[in-house]
Amino acid sequence: MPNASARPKHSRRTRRRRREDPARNELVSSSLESAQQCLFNQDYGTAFVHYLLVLNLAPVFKDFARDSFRFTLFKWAEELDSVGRIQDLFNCYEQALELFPSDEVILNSMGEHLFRMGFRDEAAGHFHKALKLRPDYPEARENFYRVANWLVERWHFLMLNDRGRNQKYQQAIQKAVQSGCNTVLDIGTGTGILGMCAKKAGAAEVYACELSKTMYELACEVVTANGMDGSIKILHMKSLEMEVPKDIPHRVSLVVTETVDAGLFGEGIIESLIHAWHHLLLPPQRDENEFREQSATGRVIPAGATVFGMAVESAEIRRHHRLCVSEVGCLSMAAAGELRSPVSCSSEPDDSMEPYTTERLSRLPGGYKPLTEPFTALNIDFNNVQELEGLSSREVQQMCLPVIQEGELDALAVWFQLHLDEESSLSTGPQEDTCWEQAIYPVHSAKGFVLKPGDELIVEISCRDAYLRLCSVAVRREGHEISLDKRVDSRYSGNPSSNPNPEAELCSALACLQTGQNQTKDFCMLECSEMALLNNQDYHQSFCNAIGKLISQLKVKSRNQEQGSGVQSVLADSANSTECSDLLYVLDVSEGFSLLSLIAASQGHVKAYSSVEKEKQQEVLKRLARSNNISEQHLEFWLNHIEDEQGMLKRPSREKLWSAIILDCVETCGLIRQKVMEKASLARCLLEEGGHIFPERIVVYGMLVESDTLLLESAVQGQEPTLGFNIAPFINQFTTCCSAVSDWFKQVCDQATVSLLKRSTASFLLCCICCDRYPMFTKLIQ
Ligand code: 44T
Repeated sequence: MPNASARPKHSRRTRRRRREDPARNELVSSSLESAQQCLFNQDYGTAFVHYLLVLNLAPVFKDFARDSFRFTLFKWAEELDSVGRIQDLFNCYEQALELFPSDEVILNSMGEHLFRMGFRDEAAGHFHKALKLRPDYPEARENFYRVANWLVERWHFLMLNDRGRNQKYQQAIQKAVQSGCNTVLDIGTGTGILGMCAKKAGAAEVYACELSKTMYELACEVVTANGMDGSIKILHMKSLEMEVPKDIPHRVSLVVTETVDAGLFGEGIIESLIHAWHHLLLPPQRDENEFREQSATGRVIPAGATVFGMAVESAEIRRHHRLCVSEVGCLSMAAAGELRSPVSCSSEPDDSMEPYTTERLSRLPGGYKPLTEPFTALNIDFNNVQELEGLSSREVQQMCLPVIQEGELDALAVWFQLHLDEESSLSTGPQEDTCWEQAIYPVHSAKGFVLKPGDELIVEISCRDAYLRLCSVAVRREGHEISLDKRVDSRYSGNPSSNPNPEAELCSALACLQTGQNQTKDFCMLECSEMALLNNQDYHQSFCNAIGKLISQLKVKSRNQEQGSGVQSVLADSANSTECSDLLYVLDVSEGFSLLSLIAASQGHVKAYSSVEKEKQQEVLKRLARSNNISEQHLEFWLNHIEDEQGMLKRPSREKLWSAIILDCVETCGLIRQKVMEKASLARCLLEEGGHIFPERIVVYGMLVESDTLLLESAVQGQEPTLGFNIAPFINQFTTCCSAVSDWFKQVCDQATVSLLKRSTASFLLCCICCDRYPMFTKLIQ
């Protein structure tokens, strides 16, 4: 509490004098008027400056002007953002927060900007502050959970919950320390667990580094809580930036690390170890028989790894990475050209591409079929710096793999065995019950190629940009070699089975000729979720039926009206008649790639507006329009016409209202896009009589489920300390899913339901989160 008597005695008088200062009052009121006028004229920058002046001179107006000030700030920030004036943008927010330091809406909005700019930690801080100020503020809550998810990735929980892995690492570290490795560096310490193992095993000096700020802070907390803060030095840096003696006083005898991802090299272990051997580690033991009593040697845990691969069929993988259907809704897709997911290592490396994705094969919906036996793709010794350095210049290795079962070649799955030392290893294989997923290298080029027993699959293995790359290049069948990579034409044997749909290929080649595009070199990239949606025939067919029905209803209606008013319809019945008066207008505001506008346009007498933004994707739509006999004039790209989001739902022309608006408000993962939902009421006003919004309504189902897997991903489980260390309470602050859902429950449901959940000792989770306060949900679980 501020001490009232400590205030300067004249403060009252000063305040009164201030208020009575006529010049100041004049300035305040004229500035306020200017602010309002500028706001009305959408001159947000000037309005913002006027508001700043008014509120600094006359804080009494804060309550009165708060909403307009916020609105001005957000609009001005949007403008600054769009022209890249980022520093100015943050300055404005800082000025705003000086005036309104505990305004949760401003804090949350600044957090959103910070997040978009990549300042995740700072963004998290803002969301957290906003949430503290108003715990029931849904936007800040949602933002915070999203960021928390970013800050501490869920695999940290999985790894800490994997007892087998923890114990093996602990034993290997203990053995190494006891055999003389006295100085230890833990690279990528995460929660600090491996460093603490080394200390507990008796290492004299332990250092640890961690590049993520959140994880570094967490490690410091954990190490302190375990009474080791004086004995483990934790550095917030990437190991590659570490130097002796600046960061650690001398080279160490042991590096421990688990900076490996499902594809082994994705966290940069090769680069880190090369650097460590050159700068941070004592020289290695050269020869097993060499006696080195005097000079200590260095080593690494894990000592090395063996990488395995296997070709698989999986419809689930397929539908996320390539087009599997020849018709979508009522459209033929023959002329679509090549559509692929951004997961590919057969093409030239590109920033927007990832060579692999990850899946737990054993849990794939629909399962998977192994098409080859597992094969050894690579062996690597982490204690041999020459081998590490030679990896990227290793020649491309070609392997010939006998096919053991008939099936579509969808992907190469990869896993590895991590040799901690000579005796102990960890496997990330699909058969193991571990926390690990497998790396999936989808096969794009072999569209629907069916492998048969007796075939041999030729795979090329290489190491580029420190990533392991696996590529299925050809199939050997009955003495012929069938190329799977369309660009390697010289190898193409002409075997018809390599081209399952020659007609479609021809169509698409023709369509490409028309657009002057070389389709074999050029492809259009779709996100995995967009690809999966495109492959969903039911979804498109239902839309096709629904829009067809609506259009015939509207046509009947307009015919009746015309007859009623005695006007003769003189319109040509062809789909090519362009600006005819009975043309129906359909707007698709789906995010990302969507064919719905084209499906609408294919009904005839429809002018459809698509929201597809990317140029290549627009080209695909135009190509499909042409090949499906849809006049180009009947497909427009909405976002090419409007500059700001405000105009988003504006009608196509003054006289005309929309016949249908497609609001794509459910994400493919099942979440509801709240912002799109909010547009629904606005959209409704812009519909012609009898017009429709698609989808018409959404029914949300919920179910309580028990799932150990979800629990293992969301928090460190159990009361027992992890390897004897106190870690769970610290990392569990970042538990997202469970607490988010149960908090949400507390808001939505009545007390009875909440207490039921609390009492249940079994794991509980909700598999479907929907928009706030959905009444049906409450009913369902009661
Ligand atoms: N996830 C595997 C990958 N780091 C594990 O910041 C397995 C994925 C996975 N710090 C499901 C299951 C699993 N210098 O905190 C991270 C990272 C840090 C470094 C300093 C460096 N050179 C690096 C490199 C990485 O190390 C920590 C661990 S990386 C482990 C990755 C459970 N999905």
